[in-house]
Amino acid sequence: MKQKLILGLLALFLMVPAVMLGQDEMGQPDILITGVWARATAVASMMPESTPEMGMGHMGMDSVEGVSAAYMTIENGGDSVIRLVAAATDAAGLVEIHEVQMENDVMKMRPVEGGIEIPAGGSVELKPGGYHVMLMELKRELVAGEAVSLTLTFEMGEDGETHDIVLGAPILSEPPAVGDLVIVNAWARPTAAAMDMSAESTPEASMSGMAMDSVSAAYMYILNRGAESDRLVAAATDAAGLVEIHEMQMENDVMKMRPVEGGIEIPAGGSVELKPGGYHVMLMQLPRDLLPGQAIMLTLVFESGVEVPVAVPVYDKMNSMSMGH
Ligand SMILES: [Cu+2]
Repeated sequence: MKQKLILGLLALFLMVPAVMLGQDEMGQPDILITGVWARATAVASMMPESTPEMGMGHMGMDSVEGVSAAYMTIENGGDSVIRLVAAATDAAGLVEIHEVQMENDVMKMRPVEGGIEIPAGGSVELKPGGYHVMLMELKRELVAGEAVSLTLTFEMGEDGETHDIVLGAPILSEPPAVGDLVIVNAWARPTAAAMDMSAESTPEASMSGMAMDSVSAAYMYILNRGAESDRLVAAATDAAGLVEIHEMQMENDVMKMRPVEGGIEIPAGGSVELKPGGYHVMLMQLPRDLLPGQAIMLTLVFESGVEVPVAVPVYDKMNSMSMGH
């Protein structure tokens, strides 16, 4: 009984953004960023010659401490050129878009003038020895197995309008394997305590404050680039004591959420969006608040047995979207 009441109130809390987001019902995002990772500093410092970036700090050759790099593939499915012009993360004091080039037989890296251009319908790979997002003045060790939140700023089209994309980067010592099941645009809602709900707190919010403090939800697109359909049947993370795959449904004019029976089918060649008001990965019994700027590692488990780790940035997507337009 109490459980039902709490789930009902949580459904209210999770529903609001569905209206505010006003996002497309169908269609994949135009910009797909896959294979994201940031290099672990602990491992990097043990293998200084493993990548050009690590061997050539701007601060000189004697130290690679406080430096890392992030890599990814950026696909531009839109019909106009985009440019990656800037990046930021809470984990680094200085972030630059770099390229590595040979100059008089010496590999050097430098900021990319005008940003990295990704043509309409094209893709660009950021990888060791080439383009990369340089993370300098690190504020903490980048520990393998954890994740960082990255904000990429793109210039779009002719007028150079900018658009931010927030993504999670898993911290690894080598590139991640990218399989048929690809996760993009993941995000997790900051916990209630981290959001400003004090001023205009609804009765529902204050009533259920205790419960909402320890719940969140993760959303994303899941693309299936394989020839076989699969099903998302479970998920796990160290950031929550209990994780369930949920859906929202109207029941006697009341929005309710409940575990999805049999999981969510991801059709071959298709995609499914988990979003506020619909499917979501419910994160319950959180041992810590989820704060904007953080990122968590989430493992998605599919019926086929495939497990896909995904780095999920924590941010208030509804708010950042309304500010951006
Ligand atoms: Cu839920």
